[in-house]
Amino acid sequence: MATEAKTKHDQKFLEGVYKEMMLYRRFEEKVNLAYQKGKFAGFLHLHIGQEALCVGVQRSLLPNDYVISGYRSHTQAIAKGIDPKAVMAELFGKKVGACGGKGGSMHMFSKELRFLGGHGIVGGQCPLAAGVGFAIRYNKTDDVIVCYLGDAATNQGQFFEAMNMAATWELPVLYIIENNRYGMGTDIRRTTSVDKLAKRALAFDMDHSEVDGMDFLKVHEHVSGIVAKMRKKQKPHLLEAMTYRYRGHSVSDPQTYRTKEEVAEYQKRDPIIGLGELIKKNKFATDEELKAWDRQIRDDLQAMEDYADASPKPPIEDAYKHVYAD
Ligand SMILES: Cc1ncc(C[n+]2csc(CCOP(=O)(O)OP(=O)(O)O)c2C)c(N)n1
Ligand SMILES: [Mg+2]
Repeated sequence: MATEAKTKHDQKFLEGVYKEMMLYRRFEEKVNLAYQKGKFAGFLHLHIGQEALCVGVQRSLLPNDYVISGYRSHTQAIAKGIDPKAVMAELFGKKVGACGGKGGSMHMFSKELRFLGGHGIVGGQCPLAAGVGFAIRYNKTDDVIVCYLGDAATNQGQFFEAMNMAATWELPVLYIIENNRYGMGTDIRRTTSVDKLAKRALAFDMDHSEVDGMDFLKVHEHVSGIVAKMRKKQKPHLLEAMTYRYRGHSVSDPQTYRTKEEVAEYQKRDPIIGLGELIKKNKFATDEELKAWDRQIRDDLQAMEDYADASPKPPIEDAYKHVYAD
């Protein structure tokens, strides 16, 4: 993150953002370790490195707005208001989990909090977001829906169909491409004819832009502007956020498609370290205080893991419940 010397933001705001991003980083590290210890199985896609985007976007929204995403979405679910304890317990397959322990890593969901998943089909969330956009328009509210998708998801047919509908019907959908440069292990430049993915909006005469997804302040300012416009006049927007994932695609990825040097280069622009520097430069906190916040977060996460560990699995009678919506 590019650090400015002076900031217009106050101490409380930046402290909150820093702690939130640090919570997401430590959360993902914690569940990664738990997975390696065999505490739960299945897929696990970590969001480490992409925290600034999640926090910057969420802080540009109102509680009534909707968020829908792919499978790399533990932290986006927490940002939308799902208790991190419930997300942890869901990963552990426990009844107190966000989806009763039946969804696991890829399927966090909360109807009440308007976090609509957690989807494993690459790009599958795009037409669902258009559907929610249609409902918003039909019900004449000024809510918006944010639909996160990966760079590789922009090569999926559903993405184009959804973009066409959203543009034609002027639906308030903000499609955000988290361009972390790779699909599972394929560099996006090998599979894509355009240099900028946001340009794909041109085919639909749709508003589009790009933002540095490694910088919380830039994301927050840019997305707040887009959302304010969408509330005034309903229409979709395609935003390409340049970001990077530090870990493999999922936990079983040998990462032969990139070098350690490349990862290290991105880590030099780490959004959390960058914000910490800004906080220190503005004398909002000292190095010791930042470390103390981190220690508190680690303690809180340990308590969450203990809670998830100690909680029961769903009983066998629950097996046929929620197969179809109630
Ligand atoms: C329709 C479909 N095709 C293929 C897959 C297998 N798959 C899972 S993740 C993935 C890569 C997606 O990469 P990207 O959209 O860039 O998201 P990222 O993992 O980088 O967040 C693929 C091909 C799938 N889940 N669904
Ligand atoms: Mg990607």
